[in-house]
Amino acid sequence: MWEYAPAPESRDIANLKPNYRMFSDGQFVEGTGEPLKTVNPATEEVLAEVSTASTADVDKAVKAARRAYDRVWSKMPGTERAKYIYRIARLIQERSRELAVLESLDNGKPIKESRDVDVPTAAAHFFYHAGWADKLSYAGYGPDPRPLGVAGQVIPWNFPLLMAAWKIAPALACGNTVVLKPAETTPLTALVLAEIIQQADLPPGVVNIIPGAGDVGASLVEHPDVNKVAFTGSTDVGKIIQRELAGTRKKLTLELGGKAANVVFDDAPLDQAVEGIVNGIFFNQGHVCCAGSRLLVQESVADELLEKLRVRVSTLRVGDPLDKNTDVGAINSREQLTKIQELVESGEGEGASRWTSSCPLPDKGFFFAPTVFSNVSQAMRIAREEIFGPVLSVLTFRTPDEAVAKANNTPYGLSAGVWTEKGSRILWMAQRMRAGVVWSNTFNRFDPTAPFGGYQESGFGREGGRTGLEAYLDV
Ligand code: TXE
Repeated sequence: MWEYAPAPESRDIANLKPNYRMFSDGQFVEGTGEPLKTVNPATEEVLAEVSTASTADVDKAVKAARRAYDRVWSKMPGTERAKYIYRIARLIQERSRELAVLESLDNGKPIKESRDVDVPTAAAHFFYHAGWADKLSYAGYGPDPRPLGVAGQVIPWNFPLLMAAWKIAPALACGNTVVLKPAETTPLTALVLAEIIQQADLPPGVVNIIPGAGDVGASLVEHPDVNKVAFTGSTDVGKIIQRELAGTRKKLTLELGGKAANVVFDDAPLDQAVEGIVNGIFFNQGHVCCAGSRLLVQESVADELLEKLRVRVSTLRVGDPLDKNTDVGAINSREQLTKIQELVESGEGEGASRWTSSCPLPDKGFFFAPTVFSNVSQAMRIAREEIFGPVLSVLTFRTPDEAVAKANNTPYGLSAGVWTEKGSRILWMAQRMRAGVVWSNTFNRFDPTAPFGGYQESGFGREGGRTGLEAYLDV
């Protein structure tokens, strides 16, 4: 039975407070911006009030980061920096239950995902990068690669803690200091990460976390004393930032949207492929930049695969993010739900065949049932635009060349998948598909040792792995 309010024990585990302050210069302080209310998307209840940064607060945080950079962090030996970063990783592990529950409350994602993916992968990013802090001379960027200075980082709402880890861990390992702005709908776990950073005794100003809306992000990236900007979010905002920064000497990396093709050949193990397709598009409600949102299936197995897929998708449970059995949680905001509904209507209007799972949906909260469109043509909006929701568009192909042409018929280029028993075909496809990541016989696998990032409208620069260090070093 669905409950409108989360069980009280869950709130206790999440250690939820009524008010959250911003973290600047080693202290939790009241921001002088208009406070924001963060909402539980599964219940539409206000979870907490969060203070936000004004332009003056952004300036204070950047100055604190600059002082910490000049006086302490850039001068500290890598072996010492590593100790702090390891401490952050271990504290994330210690507080993992609290972080997982809070992430599901604030974002709407199923607890099994925040518990098994978001939180452990965030810890893994700190562990991995702690290992680099004293080995940068061996990273292949010359004997003495230097940090850039103050990093201004802006992150989205789909993986709030994990994106903070992706941004902060490499910056610190390379000797930079950080001012990070979380997304307005999901600021809470980043502020718990700030508590962890305080608990880990990082010198004041090394990491600053300042909530706020897009205007705060804009003042941060435009601040003249910021040396490096890292942004993950929409392609539109990525372009605005790129224009703003033109003519400055700030180093920029952008991780933007995607419209990944998940290509299934007729020799693929179909049951395994179905699991990969489901994970590719319904993981995190499809709020994933690398989601496998276009299924390209070889015509000879299309009917069989679609039937298997519908049967499997019918078993997905949509509902309370805190229920361990939930497969698909809540859509993060009403705005995002409206965007999904609008694109789904466009698919119907343009003549694609819609199939939506008949699973029961809670009557409160932002929910959308898993949906699969067949008879999709490449010109339709649902085949071209990022929906960022639990909606799959299915197209077919006959030959490998046609598969490549259709996979690459997108302005994006973040990720792709290929399902086949033939190793030679995997390599042939991977060499031809224009995507930063190509998974084979799996999908949505993330590992801190592997660089992640896109081409074209999906942005530039890589995060993770040795290559990811380059974004935070003068090499
Ligand atoms: O993104 P925004 P939104 C895509 C996805 C989604 C759409 C809109 O398709 O439906 O974008 O999402 C901050 N200067 N992705 O509106 O606005 C903002 O406060 C600096 C894909 O949430 O780009 C937030 O912290 N910062 C994506 C962050 O940018 C600005 C993840 C992202 O918000 C700013 C999210 C400005 N001018 C959405 N304006 C991915 N790559 O995974 C806003 N922000």
